[in-house]
Amino acid sequence: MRLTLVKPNLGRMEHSLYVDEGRMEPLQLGVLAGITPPGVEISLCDDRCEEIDYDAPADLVAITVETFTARRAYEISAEFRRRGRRVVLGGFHPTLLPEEAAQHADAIVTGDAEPVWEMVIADAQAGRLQSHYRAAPDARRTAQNGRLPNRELFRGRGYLPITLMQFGRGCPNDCEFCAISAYFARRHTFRPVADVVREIEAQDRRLVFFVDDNIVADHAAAKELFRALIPLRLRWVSQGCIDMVHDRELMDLMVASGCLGHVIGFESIEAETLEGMRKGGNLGSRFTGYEREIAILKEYGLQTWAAFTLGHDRDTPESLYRLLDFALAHKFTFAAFNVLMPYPNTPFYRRLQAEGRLLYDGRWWLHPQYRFNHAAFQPRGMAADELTAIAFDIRSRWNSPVAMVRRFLDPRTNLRSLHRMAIYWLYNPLFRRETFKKQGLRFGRN
Ligand code: B12
Repeated sequence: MRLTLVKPNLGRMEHSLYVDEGRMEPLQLGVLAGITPPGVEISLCDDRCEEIDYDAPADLVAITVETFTARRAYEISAEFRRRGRRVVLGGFHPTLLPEEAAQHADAIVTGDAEPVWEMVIADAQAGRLQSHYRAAPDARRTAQNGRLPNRELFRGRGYLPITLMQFGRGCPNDCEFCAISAYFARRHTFRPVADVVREIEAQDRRLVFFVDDNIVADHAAAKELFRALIPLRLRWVSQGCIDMVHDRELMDLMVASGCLGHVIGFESIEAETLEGMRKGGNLGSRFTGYEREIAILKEYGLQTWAAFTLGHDRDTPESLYRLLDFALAHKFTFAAFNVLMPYPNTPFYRRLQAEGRLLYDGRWWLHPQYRFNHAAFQPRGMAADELTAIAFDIRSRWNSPVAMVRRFLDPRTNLRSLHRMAIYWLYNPLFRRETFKKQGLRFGRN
């Protein structure tokens, strides 16, 4: 049997090549390949960097779909199906919106692949593919079923030189807008530490991105992982909730194990806004505008990627620019200023729908007029176009050459060592290019 795995691109850039230069390895497809039974011939097709050969022989085509790539994924699926190939869709978007995805495939998988993938393959081999495979959420199952991802598929494709790996999945927080909470129903699970160590040892790189949604969701489990990482002499980055800083033992182990920094969802600097989005973990016992937390992050020399969401009900143009000032003042190594997105099947989406505030017929991800980074709902404190324009202006200012040099000058983080300086100057120009290149990009290719 021949299986083709596909990673779709977001869409078409108006004035540049149809390639994503800063692309990372598609871990979910490596995991799928890793749990595929032996005897299946597997090929990878990454739409972000190569043309898809729709005529290549394939008995099953498996496409990973996020909300941002749904339109393109459906185009790809249609082309394959026109040639008689059978297509299975899985990932975040089909799980959040199974009825829609099912219209564009022979089969869909909702939830994680591990519990059902062998059945999908067996059914495809026997010519009796079912229309919907449901991976029942089960807190006891372990991601990857004890298997390693197939990283051979990634070789020679120009991915960034960083290994993506997962320890835990999901997050116990309940943020109103988050697709993770909707997908995992607030469950957090993690793999046996020995499996993670085995996976690290089975690959060559010493720089790892743990793609966990919140690597410190379970402090005891995280400490066990960090202890095991110390002898491996890695350098690693991940994502985590800011409340981590209050556990000193956790922080000590984290840094001793080679942590360089995290993506941290600051979201907002207004306590009422954080309460409104149910981001309790950020408020702590007494909210001081993150001053204490940031001081601790810097004390440990961590290079933080601060993530903010723009367009909450209490946000005004002035409050958004205060966010920019806050980020510049703290000289974060990286920052993302994302317009809040109503992801399907999240509480935020349902609330906007009930309030009649969704734009683009409520399906921005498929709408031909929708453009990447544009507001897809009517905010309370400004017009939708104004939010789009302010978010872009803030990103432009954050990424201006002068701001980049000023942000660099932090002795506790970016100037801490030559390696830290290299990280700063390697990735900031890349993110700057991405900011301008992807703004206004249209989804899909046709
Ligand atoms: C790493 C990561 C990135 C990396 C890129 C990774 C890459 N390879 O290119 C970076 C940082 C660049 C990134 C960027 C973005 N990302 Co991102 N990213 C992730 C993250 C943290 C991990 C992805 C991963 O590797 N997971 C590990 C794999 C093993 O898990 P998985 O993808 O869930 O796959 C499992 C199941 O879903 C299922 N499955 C998945 N695909 C398929 C396919 C088939 C056929 C089957 C059967 C099963 C199946 O089985 C898999 C094994 O269990 C996820 C969150 C998450 N928990 O996954 C967000 C996530 C996917 N990203 C998200 C978003 C929004 C973005 C951005 C749009 C952000 C932005 N505004 O710029 C960009 C756009 C990227 C782009 N396409 O250009 C959202 C998507 C939400 C949604 N509803 O679709 C997520 C879920 C995060 C979130 N908090 O909401 N991202």
